[in-house]
Amino acid sequence: KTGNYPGRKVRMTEITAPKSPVTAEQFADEIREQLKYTQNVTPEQATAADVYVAASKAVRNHLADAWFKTQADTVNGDTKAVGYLSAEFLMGKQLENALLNAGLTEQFDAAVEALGFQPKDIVDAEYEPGLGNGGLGRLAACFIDSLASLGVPAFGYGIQYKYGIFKQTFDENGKQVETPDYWLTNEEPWGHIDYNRDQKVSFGGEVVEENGKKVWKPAWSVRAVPVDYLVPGYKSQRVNTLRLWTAKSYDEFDLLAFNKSEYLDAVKPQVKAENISKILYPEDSTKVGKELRLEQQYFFVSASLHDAIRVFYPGEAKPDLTTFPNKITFQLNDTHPVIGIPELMRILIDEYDYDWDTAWGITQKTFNYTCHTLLPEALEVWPASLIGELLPRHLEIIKKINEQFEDELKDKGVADETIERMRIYTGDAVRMAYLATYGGSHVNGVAELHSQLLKDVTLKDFSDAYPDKFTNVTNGVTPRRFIKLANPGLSDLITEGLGTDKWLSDLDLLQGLVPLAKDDEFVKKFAAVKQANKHSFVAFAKQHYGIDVDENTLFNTMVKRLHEYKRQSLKILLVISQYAALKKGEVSAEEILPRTVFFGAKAAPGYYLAKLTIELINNVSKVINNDPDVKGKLAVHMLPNYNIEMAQNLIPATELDEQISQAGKEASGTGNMKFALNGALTVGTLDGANVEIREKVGAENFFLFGMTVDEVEKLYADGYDPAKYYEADPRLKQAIELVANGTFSNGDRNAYAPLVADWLTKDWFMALADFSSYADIQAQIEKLYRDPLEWNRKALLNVANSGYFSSDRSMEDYLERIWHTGPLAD
Ligand code: KOT
Repeated sequence: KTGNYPGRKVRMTEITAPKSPVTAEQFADEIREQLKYTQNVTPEQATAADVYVAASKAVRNHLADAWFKTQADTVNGDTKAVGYLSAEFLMGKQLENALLNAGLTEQFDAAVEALGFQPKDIVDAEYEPGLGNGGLGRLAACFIDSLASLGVPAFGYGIQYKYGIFKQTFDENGKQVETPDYWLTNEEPWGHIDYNRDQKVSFGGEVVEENGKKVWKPAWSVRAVPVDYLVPGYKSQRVNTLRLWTAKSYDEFDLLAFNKSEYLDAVKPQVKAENISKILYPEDSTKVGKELRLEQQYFFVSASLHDAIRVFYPGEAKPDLTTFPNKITFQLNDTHPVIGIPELMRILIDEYDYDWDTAWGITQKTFNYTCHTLLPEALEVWPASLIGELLPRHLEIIKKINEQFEDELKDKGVADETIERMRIYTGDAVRMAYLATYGGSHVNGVAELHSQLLKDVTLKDFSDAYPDKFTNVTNGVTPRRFIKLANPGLSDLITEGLGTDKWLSDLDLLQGLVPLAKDDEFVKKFAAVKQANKHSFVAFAKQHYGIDVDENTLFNTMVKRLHEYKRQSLKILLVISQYAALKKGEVSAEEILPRTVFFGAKAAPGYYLAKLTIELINNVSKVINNDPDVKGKLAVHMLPNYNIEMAQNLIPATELDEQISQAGKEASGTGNMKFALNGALTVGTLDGANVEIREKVGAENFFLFGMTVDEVEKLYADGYDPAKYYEADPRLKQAIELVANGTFSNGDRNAYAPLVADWLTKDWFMALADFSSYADIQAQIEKLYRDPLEWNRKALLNVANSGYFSSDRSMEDYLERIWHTGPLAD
């Protein structure tokens, strides 16, 4: 095989005629058959949950032939495949997406109606799998959707956690409460567990020398069993595979221990093994550093590498693995799978007898690394002692990689103190980002600004030594889920405006809407779609959260993980200052612009200030929403358990989106893209992909505020004193005083003291420094909103100019700049 990237932009060719067309009647029969033979209920007994499982299995059956053909073409053809190694895949609900991509939506709607159900009830019966934390996991899900839609052979490899990201509720004091998300309580029809394609993954023990060869004698092993999910491409007749590993024990039951009537000890090994895939770490953009986490990483990466060898060299005892990099290229989704680099070395040397240099050549060609952060504290560094205990052979290999690396740098003439800074193995720690950078062919950031900062700051020494390795691929989102499924009203209007629905596989076509922004009638239709989405969200909010929302207010949303750098604090301080102004009658009746502010955010369970911020938002919300003085003028809602389903409902209803991180801290953001594509205007800083969004949609269609990266750096260097900003802006001072004086804690001045102290003495992400410009820009926002036609014109231009942010385009960039492969031949 050769990497046969065609040397041109890969454009999706839609294959509209399904190979096995099915009528609604036939589809209804297929569902009845599933109900009868696999659910064992009659159509009369069937509940929505039964029909959901039956319909899902019927759809899966429709995809089977395309899946087999894609696998066969992948293994037998000459197109290099992509292996996307990711600890997280945040998929969202599957049924509706599979129907869309398979071209079966209409048949499904008619079929379930014939069975006496509402299609929406069936789709809603699915339980959302939460196998990711946020941006990084959702990006992986968008990427595999786009790869399948482009017809590129690809495997997603990850972990099928038994418990996904925790479910979030709030207690009566507004504190976050985490409950386990056991998403597999009921039958889950999408994953197929394949006991016959298992892999053995070993841990611990020691390395001995036998006949001049290093031999690893592990202490314990677990059985990695794959659970396969179909990844159907949109109208591509291609179905790729998402293979999520689950850990099983080899020693189901230790009879010896049992016979000694030590019953609890008898199940110990099983518990230890199965713990590996039990729970997703609820950490996002932070380092975890726990032993179990390293076990998880090695578990799925080792199983996946062996699986790829099994798939591409079936039945070969002595395969020629020098061809491995032509068969598959592995993308490391952040550092979580980076242990794959020493693991492939070990496989090649210990299991297949290659010499070091040959193994290194293969390994370096096989891997590429995507970095998703700039926060130094988020870069994974493992204690060497831990790696040595869990993976002694890998630690030896890492040390040798580091020796070779230092020699190479010396040969390049790199100064000793620079080499010292760059060491992969420091003597007591292993820096995974450095290992990934040296051990692979390419390193990319996820937005222009982020990639630039990686080269200039975070990985500067590496970029100086290996400038050609570094590149950028700006993130993207799938328009199938985040426009077509989330926003059918807008989708129909786009299709009407463009005269085609081809934009769903070529999002640059949205440009064709630009002239329509001059057409007042079209803009009014666009405004009507937004209003209808707001109306629907009001019903959704009532049903799911029991809250009353006034649809005739500005819908203003900030949804993302709770993190100091994202600056939810800045937003809540602004809301408090607006509340104070209303209370004091500082805003005249004509000046009042009624707003509803929506927050959605999970905080890592151990992240104290983040959790306190959630508590504050909840209590600000309580005070404001119950204050008759501001009724109809300002409302604040902290919506519990932000997830993909909420995103699909809230984003299309949002008019103003908040992307207000400190410049230089949000690597990219992908919510920002979803909002722009759904016709929200953004108020944001020059951070991450905001920079590119603003460039594309036009500065006049984006509310920019705040410091730039350079200004932030200068302020740090000059010595940042947040108290100065507190004293200088009475709006800010007032807001912080209200938090400090107990207004939102029934008079308790201690409740938010740690937050207040942090703001006034530390404020590492400079929310206070940006407050004034953020508050000032609100006048512009409100002025524009009072002119609905102009607001909606700008919102429409956001849609028209955001086609670049399709994950199809991201995939094209990876194919061209990093993977050097392309779609399967037809
Ligand atoms: C998590 C752990 C360690 C290092 C990085 C992360 C991480 C980064 N998790 N999520 N991210 C986000 O990734 C998104 C996709 O690239 C970005 O849009 C976002 O800015 C990151 O914060």
